[in-house]
Amino acid sequence: MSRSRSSVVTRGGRTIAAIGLGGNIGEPTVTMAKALALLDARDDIEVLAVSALYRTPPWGKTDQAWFFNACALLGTTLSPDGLLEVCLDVEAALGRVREDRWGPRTIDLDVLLHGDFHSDEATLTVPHPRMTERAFVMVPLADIAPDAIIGLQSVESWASQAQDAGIEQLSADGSWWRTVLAGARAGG
Ligand code: A4P
Ligand code: MG
Repeated sequence: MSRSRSSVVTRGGRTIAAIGLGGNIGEPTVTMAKALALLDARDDIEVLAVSALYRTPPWGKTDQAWFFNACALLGTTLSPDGLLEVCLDVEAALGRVREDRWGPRTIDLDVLLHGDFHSDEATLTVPHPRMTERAFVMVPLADIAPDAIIGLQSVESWASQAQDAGIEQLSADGSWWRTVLAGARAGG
């Protein structure tokens, strides 16, 4: 097991972290938008940028509905463990029940990057394991952090190598979640 100690990728005293959002049960885009709103409402987290919204074929366990996926950059004063705990709390608040690994879910929030922090502990592996092979992570992440380095390559480079067959971009930009939230509020 190993952990690096410091996070130097910061803005205004906050560490820049990247999260992945996904879901394929219920109304995933509403749930993802609500997750972003819950994170942004906290004093210790600011949503800095959100990718476009994507519809993606299921990876890993393929006999399930297609997913909706996006990524976001956060400015945070939380530690990596603190951010994971908040993500798990937000998943629970939005009704996630943990069943099959890689199976259907209302919402999945993964901590992809947290400054230059590295950890290979099972409870928190950062950068997130397998992210570089997954088009449903790298394609949205390339919208908002194309120059971030993971391993020896940029996110943009990983994204161009990922098997992205079937991935559909559903929004022109990252403003979709505010539109979805406004629609959900208007609809009660
Ligand atoms: N954990 C360790 N590191 C992290 C991290 N960096 N971020 C631990 C978040 N969690 C991390 O996660 C199990 C435990 O992993 C957590 O309690 C935490 O301590 P989980 O979310 O309950 O389990 P999971 O998501 O079912 O498993 P896993 O391995 O995290 O699955 P993935 O990798 O999240 O994949 N296909 C498409 N198209 N789109 C998707 O979004 N998602 C999955 C899930 C499969 N196929 C998909 C998609
Ligand atoms: Mg997960």
